[in-house]
Amino acid sequence: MSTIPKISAISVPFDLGAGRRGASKGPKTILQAGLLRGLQQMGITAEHTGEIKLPDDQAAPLAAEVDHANLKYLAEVVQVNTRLAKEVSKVVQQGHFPLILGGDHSIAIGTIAGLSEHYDNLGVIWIDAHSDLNTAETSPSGNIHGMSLAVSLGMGHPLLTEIHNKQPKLKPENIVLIGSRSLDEGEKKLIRSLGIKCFTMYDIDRKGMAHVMQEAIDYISTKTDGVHLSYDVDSLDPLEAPGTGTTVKGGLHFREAHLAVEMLAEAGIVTSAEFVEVNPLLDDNNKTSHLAVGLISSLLGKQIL
Ligand code: 6HN
Ligand code: MN
Ligand code: MN
Ligand code: MN
Repeated sequence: MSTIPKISAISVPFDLGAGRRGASKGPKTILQAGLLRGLQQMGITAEHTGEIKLPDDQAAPLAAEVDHANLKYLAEVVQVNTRLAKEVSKVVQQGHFPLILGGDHSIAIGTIAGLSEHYDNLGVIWIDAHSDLNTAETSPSGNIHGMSLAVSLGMGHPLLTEIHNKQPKLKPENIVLIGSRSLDEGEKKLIRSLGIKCFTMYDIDRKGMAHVMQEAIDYISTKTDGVHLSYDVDSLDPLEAPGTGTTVKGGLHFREAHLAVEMLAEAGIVTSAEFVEVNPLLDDNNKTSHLAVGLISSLLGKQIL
């Protein structure tokens, strides 16, 4: 990134959008792995604005295990994302760079909602083993973290799509998926029918990450007025990132993952980012939290030499 504004890191210790618990502990372990210190050593000004979470008396889910028509913990997801959207919007208003630490990927709903208030043509680079393009109708699990990108496109329950007003938040032509390798049938149909740009693991193996990233950057940078990076750590191979809830083998290697964010830093196009699905309960010695710190540092300009 050419000129890095002040970074405002927002923790979202929330995991009810996922099928297993533990991603709520992600923000704390990412911070404990030395995120802010590392950024400061790079000469970046960074602050932690605090945590976005459910009120303490609701930490035990209100609607425990209640399934609202295949939308698990709908009320809680709506509540957290409504708060997150406001906070993200405030950070943008202040001219800072929003860096959201998840939490499961359902929090992209709030992040993108808050951002969309400030961008007419928000671009989103979605690095993930999954596309998170399910709706209640197509989801095999009812877990809302598998629906967040669809919600941002205006598809899904109105309580989700109407968070922070403006609807839809994103246009399909402003999205790039990278690292996809586990897509449900409904998601594949949607990607095809909406013409969403999708670089699967096949494309990455075939063309190489450098080529794929250059195509992605060229594709998105001309038509957007801001680019949000939504980085799900399950995009990496489970050998690199064991601490995450929905691992899929055949993922990004360590250097491929870093090269992607290094090229984004060089292109200077990213205006906000979130790192999600770090689950310390499933991790091996906080390997995945340290990985996230390394990826964030590279995205914000850390160079090898
Ligand atoms: N994530 N496609 C599966 C589902 O349940 O909808 C998995 C979703 C994973 C979501 O990793 O953010
Ligand atoms: Mn995801
Ligand atoms: Mn995923
Ligand atoms: Mn490979």
